[in-house]
Amino acid sequence: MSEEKPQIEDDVLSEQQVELEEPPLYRVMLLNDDYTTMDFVVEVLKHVFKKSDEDAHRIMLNVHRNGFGVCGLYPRDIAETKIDMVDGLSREKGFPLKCTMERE
Ligand code: TYC
Repeated sequence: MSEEKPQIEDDVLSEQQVELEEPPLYRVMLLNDDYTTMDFVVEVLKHVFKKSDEDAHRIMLNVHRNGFGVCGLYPRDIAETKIDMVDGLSREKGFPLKCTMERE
């Protein structure tokens, strides 16, 4: 008998904690290469990552100059979907553009 009550309280507490926890975020990054056109990278940033024209150009140039650049922070499933979209579009156009993610 006395063992049951703490068990129930534990369950209720852990449910509350789950509700309050933010999902971990993942940093999605584009990598530079010598073959993908700048215009294509800008289009990817606008279409997949919903960046403005100005932000897309800024991020693309940042990647071009520094080797990589951050496209955004997303929950894991959204980050994976965006990477799949970039892979699909790049493959379609024959570009070697690569996109990676790392936990924040
Ligand atoms: N370096 C490429 C070029 O000079 C442009 C480029 C930018 C490629 C960003 C990939 O993620 C990238 N055409």
